[in-house]
Amino acid sequence: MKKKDIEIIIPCKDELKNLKIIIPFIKKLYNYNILIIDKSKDTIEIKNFCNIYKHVNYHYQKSNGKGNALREAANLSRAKILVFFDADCSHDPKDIKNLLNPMLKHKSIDHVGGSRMKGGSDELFSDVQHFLRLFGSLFINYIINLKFKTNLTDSQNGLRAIKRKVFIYCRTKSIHTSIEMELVSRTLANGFNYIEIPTHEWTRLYGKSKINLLAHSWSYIYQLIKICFFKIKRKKSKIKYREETWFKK
Ligand SMILES: Nc1nc2c(ncn2[C@@H]2O[C@H](COP(=O)(O)OP(=O)(O)OP(=O)(O)O)[C@@H](O)[C@H]2O)c(=O)[nH]1
Ligand SMILES: [Mg+2]
Repeated sequence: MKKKDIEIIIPCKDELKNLKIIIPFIKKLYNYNILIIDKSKDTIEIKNFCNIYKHVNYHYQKSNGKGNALREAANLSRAKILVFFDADCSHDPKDIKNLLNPMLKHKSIDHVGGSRMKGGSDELFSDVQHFLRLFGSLFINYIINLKFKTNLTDSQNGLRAIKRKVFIYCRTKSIHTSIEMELVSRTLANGFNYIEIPTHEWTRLYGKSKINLLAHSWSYIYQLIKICFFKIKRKKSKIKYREETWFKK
């Protein structure tokens, strides 16, 4: 696969200080294209910062919400694989290669999600809001696992890699951050192959979370009810992936 076949999509809402750390770091490790899909107040500063770098493209989001941002970015991109990477310094750029490796080795894998339950999280326990969200998140995982007969541990993480065609086929509708659980569920419902790998989540470095428990929890509940009624299609291809264990790497 050529370098241009992979694109790192970074949704960004008021994250200039964080981007100043993330972009140089990612550029040092990879030469994939990066697409910043931005909905910030300080757009000019962010655009000027992106322009310093080769292959870092800036796009101002026309719509609202993270879900819409990811869909706009996927429609703009011409890459075969999209890596979604939050702009708040909570993901480790080194995990990008861990997400991509299974997809590059096994053509049948369509979507790889990072799991904070397997890789650990400093953020999930950082305050009361996050602690409450952890319980909500565990409940959502439980329902998704019942529905699709899976053993998933995380359906909310923003860090994931997915074939662009699969992302578009899934026709997600979430406006905001319920996009992740919807994308995981639609991947499974449409018979695509989904796996999880451990990834660590750090606490955001600068700025504030864009999730407000009171304002956004209804959208998670609504999405979960919709997921319960998803029709499950037959698997499109058999998965041949075996997770690494302590005795077999
Ligand atoms: N383009 C765009 N990006 C957004 C929007 N809302 C959030 N984001 C970005 O999406 C990423 C995830 O948002 P966060 O606020 O960190 O949400 P989260 O990671 O689910 O929640 P925390 O655990 O509290 O950090 C960040 O990079 C945000 O800047 C939006 O409306 N448009
Ligand atoms: Mg975050």
